[in-house]
Amino acid sequence: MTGIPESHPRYLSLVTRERLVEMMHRGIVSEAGLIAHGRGEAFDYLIGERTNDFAAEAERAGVAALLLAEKPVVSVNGNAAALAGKELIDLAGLMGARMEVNLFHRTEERVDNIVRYLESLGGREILGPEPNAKIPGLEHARGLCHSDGIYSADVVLVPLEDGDRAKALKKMGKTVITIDLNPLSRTAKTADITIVDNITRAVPNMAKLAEKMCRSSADELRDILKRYDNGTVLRSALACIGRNARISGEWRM
Ligand code: PTJ
Repeated sequence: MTGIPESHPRYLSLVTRERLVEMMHRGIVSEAGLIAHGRGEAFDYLIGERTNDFAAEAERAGVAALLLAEKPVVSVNGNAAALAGKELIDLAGLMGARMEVNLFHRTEERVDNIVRYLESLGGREILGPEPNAKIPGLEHARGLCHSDGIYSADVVLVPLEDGDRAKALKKMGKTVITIDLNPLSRTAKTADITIVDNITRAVPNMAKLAEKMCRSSADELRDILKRYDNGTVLRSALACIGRNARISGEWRM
């Protein structure tokens, strides 16, 4: 850390950046992960750096889908591990979900580093190394996965995902939940449930919700999903960005 004072108005954002840079040097985040983070930051500004109602609604629906799942799986990449590793472990534990390290820029060394990092935070039986299945339609290492994990899951939480893979998972008949600050991304538009929120806020929110909602009946959870409409959520996110951009446009020097 480069000694950012806590009084700095952008303290949290600057510390998060430093964390990602450090995690890149530790072989957890990919170099491209830093670029992805910058894009996320820009969208986070535009949604006001807070959990808006449309995100809270999607988080609730995401928890309902995961609790109803027969075989829920949480997919973890470099950025997700660095930004919300412990919180994802807690969430997976509450859901009885398996975790799988599944990378876009896959190297076996980085998969091992992430698994070891998650284990150091308390994660257990994390899948990732020695994949034995392939997501149909995806070329090269991007499609590698585990028969006990993503391949056979019915519901997958895939934060900060690539659009192609989200599409391929949908084609396999899975319910796809994503966390993506960009409501215009292909992943955001492909997923069944799109949480337009920062992963650092979304995952702790979902864990809190899960603690309460695990006492709900299956019918109550199904009802949440019946009333959920991802198109409306994405339109609300875009409207929020539009409003915030207009307010900024009216600002005078
Ligand atoms: O570790 P790997 O190899 O699996 O690579 C991970 C990245 C994220 C680099 C890879 O999946 C990638 O290139 O993703 P994209 O296509 O850049 O998409 C990432 C999406 O996540 C973008 O739409 C960003 O706006 C969004 N995003 C970035 N940071 C955050 C975020 N969404 C939520 N919270 C964030 N902190």
